[in-house]
Amino acid sequence: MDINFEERIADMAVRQEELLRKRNVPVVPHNGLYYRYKNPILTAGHVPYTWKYDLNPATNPFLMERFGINAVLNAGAIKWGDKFLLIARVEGIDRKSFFAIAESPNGIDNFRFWDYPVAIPETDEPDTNVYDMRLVAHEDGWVYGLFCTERRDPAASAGDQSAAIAQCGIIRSKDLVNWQRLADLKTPSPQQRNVVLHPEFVDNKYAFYTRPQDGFVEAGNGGGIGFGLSDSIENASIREEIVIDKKVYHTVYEAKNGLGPAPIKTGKGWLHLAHGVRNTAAGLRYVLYMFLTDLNDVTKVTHKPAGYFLAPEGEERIGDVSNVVFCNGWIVEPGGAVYIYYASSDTRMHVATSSIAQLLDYVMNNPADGLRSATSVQTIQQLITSNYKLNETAKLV
Ligand code: M1P
Repeated sequence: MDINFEERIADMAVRQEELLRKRNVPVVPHNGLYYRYKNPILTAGHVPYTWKYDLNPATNPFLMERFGINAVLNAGAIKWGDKFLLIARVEGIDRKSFFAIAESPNGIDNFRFWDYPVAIPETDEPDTNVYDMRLVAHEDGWVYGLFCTERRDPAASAGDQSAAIAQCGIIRSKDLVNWQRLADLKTPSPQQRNVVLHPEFVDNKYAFYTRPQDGFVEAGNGGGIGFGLSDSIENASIREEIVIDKKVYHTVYEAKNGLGPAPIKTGKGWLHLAHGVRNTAAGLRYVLYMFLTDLNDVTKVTHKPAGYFLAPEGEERIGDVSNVVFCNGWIVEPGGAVYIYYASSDTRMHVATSSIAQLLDYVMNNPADGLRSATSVQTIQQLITSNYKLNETAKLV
């Protein structure tokens, strides 16, 4: 037995506690729209050491890590009582992801995983990999978790061990401890990721945002943020999928896009946060963007500022899949504060804070994409001219 066995356990406990208790602080100056925070809020280091180590000297004399964790990313979010809860995608070194809930008293630091990861029930067709859960408190009284379930493509040849089919799995709960698995969502599309349940009924039906896609990675002729209705949630099935926010040439969402968390209802419309993807010589670049839809017609985009809302910055740019930010969880407080939970480079989780007032000002008043260089110059010219006028008026006073 290693003579330092007990000391090493004590040391692990102390280091982990230090990490978990680390105070987070906003980064200044900010852009008037949101605050970023200095520290990531969840990392592989936040996963309890009891999940990784067998602490029994008889069965693990070297105190060797028995189960490695690679990353913590793409978390769904919900306010539960007075706690901020994230249902994170935890990825083991075996490349399999699973879900685990972490809670914080303030939403910006002190996130702590519950004792056990979430063991979700399966359907008759076992999932190979599950990830990216969106949590939604639906008006029917259940909390739903919609996630991607991935299985090997049964049509793939023996030599092709990477072809996969992605579909939307659905679980629901009333206490976030006991989960019921429902049938996977059926849609006309061969592949689905980034499916989100709208929190209210639409025409007395369950409403889903989808992301129709031809291939596992490429959107192909599919793509765009889709929308469809289903009579049932127990056997959810969308017959008609319409695209409400499509891919557009020479934008930050020209290769593909997908909705993030469920939209937030505001007095001016439904606020949406989504990710947009474009290709570069260095590979795909994922950024976040926003838009607003009509309160009475949730398929109608009423406002959409140009470009990205948040893009990877500094250390966020580097990780397992670099140059990526991805968001599938946010929490709005009764006073209007908004906590945006995003992952960077498929490796770690961060928080940004804003407010409904700021986000609405942004989506409604920031200029839309003119889709050409010349229109960008016109927008800047207008800003400069009105700033000069303001300066002259100020001089006169
Ligand atoms: O690697 C970036 C993201 O890629 C996928 O997103 P999308 O389906 O939009 O391409 C997902 O695998 C996501 O988990 C991942 O963060």
